[in-house]
Formats: sequence, C-alpha cells, structure tokens
Amino acid sequence: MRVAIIGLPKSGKTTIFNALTRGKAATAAYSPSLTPNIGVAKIPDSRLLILENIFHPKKTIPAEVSYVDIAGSAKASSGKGEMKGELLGYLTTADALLQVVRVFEDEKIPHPKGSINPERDIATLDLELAFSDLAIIERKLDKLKDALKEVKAPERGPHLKEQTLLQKIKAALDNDIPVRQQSLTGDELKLLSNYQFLTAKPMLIILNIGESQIPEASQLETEIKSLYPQFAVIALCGKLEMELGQLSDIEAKEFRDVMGLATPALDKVINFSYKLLGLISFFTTASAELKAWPIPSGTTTPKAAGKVHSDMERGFIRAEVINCSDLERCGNLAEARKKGLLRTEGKNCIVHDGDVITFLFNV
Ligand SMILES: Nc1nc2c(ncn2[C@@H]2O[C@H](COP(=O)(O)OP(=O)(O)O)[C@@H](O)[C@H]2O)c(=O)[nH]1
Ligand SMILES: [Mg+2]
Repeated sequence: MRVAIIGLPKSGKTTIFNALTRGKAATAAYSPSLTPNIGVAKIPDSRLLILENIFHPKKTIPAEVSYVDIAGSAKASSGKGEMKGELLGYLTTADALLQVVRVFEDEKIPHPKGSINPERDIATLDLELAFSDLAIIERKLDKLKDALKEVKAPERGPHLKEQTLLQKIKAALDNDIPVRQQSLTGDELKLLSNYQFLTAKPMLIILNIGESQIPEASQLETEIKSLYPQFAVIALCGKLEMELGQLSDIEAKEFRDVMGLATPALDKVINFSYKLLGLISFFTTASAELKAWPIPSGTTTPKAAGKVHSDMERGFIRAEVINCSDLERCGNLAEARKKGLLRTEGKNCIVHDGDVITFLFNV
C-alpha cells in the first residue's frame, strides 16, 4: 500500500516525506529535484508495547506504509494542466494521496503563486487532479466512439454502458465534483476500478505551518476543515518534525515536552494514512518475534494467514485468536484461555483490528 505526497512546489513535500520516513532526501529552497523519493514509515502502535510486556519477544516489527514524494506539481512538471508519464504513473498507482499545503511564512523561499493562501492552493491542486481525470476520460470516450462504429449492434452493450458512465462522471467533474464525492453504485465503481482516477483516491491534507504558528495549529485545522469537510486535515511544522525525526526517540520526546507538542503530529499523520488506506493490524508472536501485519479491513482469517506465508493460507486449518484488549485485561494467555477468551476460528471468520493470531496449518 502506498501513499503519494502531492502539493505545489516548495510546500514542504520532501521535508514531510523525510519526517515520515526518517529519511534524508534533499529539500530545496529553489530548484526542485525531479526524481521521486520512496520510503516507508513504521506505523506507531501502542498495542505493540502492551504485547511486548506479555510475550517478551526478541524482536518487534511494526507494520509499515510506503510513501512516495513526487517532485513538483502537475503544472510545474509538464507546463500544461495535465500530468504526464512517470509522475502520473506514481500517482495513479498510489492508494491514497497526502496533500501538503504551505502555511509557513518565509521570505527566502518564494511561493510559486507569490503569496500564502492555503484555500487557493488546495483548489489549484484539486483542479489539476480533475484535469488529469478529464484527459483520461476524453481519450477513452474517443476510443469508445471508434469502437462503437466497428462492432455490431448486439455487441455494443458494454461499450454503451461504459460510455454513459464516463459521460456522467465527466459532467460531474466539469461541475467541480471529484469522483470520490460522486455517489456511484458498487457496479459503477467496479467498472471504474481500472481507471484509477486521481480524484477518486482518498486524500489527507497536511497544513505545513511554521514554528511560530504552532499555537494556532488546531484553529487552522478547524478553519480548513470547515471549507473541506470531506478531508482529514492535520497541521504540523514539517521542518521541526523532520529535525525531530533525526533525533533518538528519547531526545525527541524531551524536545516535544519543552515545545508543548503533546501527541507527535507525525504519528497522527501516519495513523490517518493507515485508516485512509482502509488498513487494520493483526499481530503474530511466533518464533519470539512480535509482528504487526497490515491487512484491508474485512479480510478473512485464511487470507490473513496468507500475508504471513502462502503455505499458511493453502494449508490453513484454523486459527487461535484473542483480541489485544482482552489479552491486556487478562495479563497473559493462560488466564485468557481460562476465561474462555481465546477463540478458535475457521475459514469464514473475519480478522478484527488488534487480533493476536496463531495459525494452524498443514502442508
Ligand atoms: N521556514 C520553514 N521552512 C520550511 C518548512 N517546511 C519546509 N521548509 C523549507 O521550504 C523549502 C522547500 O521544502 P521542500 O520540502 O523541498 O518542498 P517541496 O518542493 O514541496 O518538496 C526548503 O528550503 C525547506 O527547508 C517550515 O515548516 N518552515
Ligand atoms: Mg521536493
């Protein structure tokens, strides 16, 4: 699962990418770098600590989500409204978008539009995403028109259905309604899944504020949220978060306490991205290794086993499952078993967030 970081040039995308992935990609006040940065962020999860205290594993491995930092915005890189080539490829294959919006003031760093205006910048980027979707739709409609001329009347059904749907989506996009906000039926969404429209992707907005704006963070979040109620909005200081990311956890915590930064904003961003991707975590504790596994919510137990190893899915017999919160209350597995909280689950069960699972399989 991958989240693409988008935004106008100089909004702080690479800075925030570094903060999220604890990376060291070059940030730039002037010239943009054109190679995308790819990295992973570990999902912060307090349940791992609880489970460490119960299982005392030799090693703990958190779940991860990958982020790609794409250089520049659509317009900046293609000179037109439409995104092209590799850049577009990274965006269309992303599962969610994280839009960085500049709020910090710094005269040394020129804003591409000459002034700080988050509302305008969000609208600008929305328009670029919509442009890209419209271009795809127009090309496909042209192709469908040709195809309809060539095939015989009885075979036209599916083409006509697709044409009608694309025309409907185009009309809504022309009226500034992104695909994610067009109420489409399950069938329609299925028909569209191959297109990977950019305005269909879930999006999180990050307001990149300056250090002096930290006290106004939640007020800024509320303001933008009221304009864009459909998005999660988080305000953070990218530069500071990147610097904190280079420190050890203990040093960073001391720093945060001094600055009055309660919950690390980055943890919030990473957790929101995880939710945006529709992911939940289950845990395994085999071989003295505590590991969190990301799965789409609604995954069945054998499919979850398949995440660990394909043999486990193929030879799946059953699973022993206990939720982390039950385990925490009992203190250990033996106690949980005594209380009947350890469940045996078969092939048709659905895994819940926080389940601790032992798979039984036979190959
Ligand atoms: N003052 C200030 N500068 C920032 C902040 N975030 C990023 N920058 C600077 O803005 C410039 C552009 O940042 P970068 O991450 O390269 O932006 P990108 O073009 O969107 O990838 C760099 O010089 C950063 O150091 C911030 O919160 N405050
Ligand atoms: Mg950059």
